[in-house]
Amino acid sequence: MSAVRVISVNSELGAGTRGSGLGFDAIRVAAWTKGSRYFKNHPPTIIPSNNDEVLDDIETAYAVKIHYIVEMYKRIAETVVDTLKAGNFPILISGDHSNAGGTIAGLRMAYPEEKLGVIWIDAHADIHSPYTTPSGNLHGMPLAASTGLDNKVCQINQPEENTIAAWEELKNIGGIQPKVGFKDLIFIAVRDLEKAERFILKQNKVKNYTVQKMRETGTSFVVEDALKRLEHCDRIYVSFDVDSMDANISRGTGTPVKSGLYESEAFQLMSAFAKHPKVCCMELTEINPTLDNKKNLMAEIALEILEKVTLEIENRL
Ligand SMILES: [Mn+2]
Repeated sequence: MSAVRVISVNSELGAGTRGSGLGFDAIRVAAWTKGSRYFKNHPPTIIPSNNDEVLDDIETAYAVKIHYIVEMYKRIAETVVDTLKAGNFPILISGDHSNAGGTIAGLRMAYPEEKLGVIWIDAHADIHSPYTTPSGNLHGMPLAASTGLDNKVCQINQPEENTIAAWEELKNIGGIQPKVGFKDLIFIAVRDLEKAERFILKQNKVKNYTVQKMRETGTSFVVEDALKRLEHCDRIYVSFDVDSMDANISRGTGTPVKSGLYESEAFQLMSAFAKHPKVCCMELTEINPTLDNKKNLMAEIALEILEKVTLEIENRL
């Protein structure tokens, strides 16, 4: 590894609310305001999005815009592969969290023989499939796509044939399926789960460190314990959805949930993970400045996380 490469993916087609496609630019504005030279020193790679297709009328009610999101997954995966092959450390700033499925695809395509661990810091488990989703939004599905999960036991929807075909394609990007096993997956701060998701987590004994439990044990215990549970993995990807943080901090995200992480806890977790030699990719996502009730605060916090993790990563490269 030689350098951090920042990758901007402003696709927001997986979200139900508009505006997370502006997350990356909001972080850039935060950097200019603060006088930070971060983006001067880390000129971003920009992956083109299909956001103009937001008004397209292909009917896939249980996987909204999935045809365009399949394209996004391929673009993201390809860029992640190129970045890793060039010996760089990808940090993705993505619009909505569906994009993370493309990141995971790229990581598996780059290292097909290796086991990938995933640390998912989020208010939500994002493990719905078109068969179980209450909203139809793909940002609730990246981990189902990555674990190759339909969860038909909990089926509430009858997806159309074209939806199912696109969903199969999404799960199989890179020809590797599943990309992540349940033993390779760790959740932190998940607290807003639907029945179908609860079922999957329980059935597969997936670890979730609740915010409350973490405050009893401390963040460093959570970091050590999580990394220990992923000891069998060759590499680790950390995905940070800003809605993992408490809704009082800022409303600048599509689906805010109360009782989340404090900023300081988010900084501690992300910095500590960034230090670990197996961590090979990070993502920050769901920053939506159009919803922020505290000017540009969510993006300012995201910038601070970005700066902190970059420093830790560059210290060990
Ligand atoms: Mn998420």
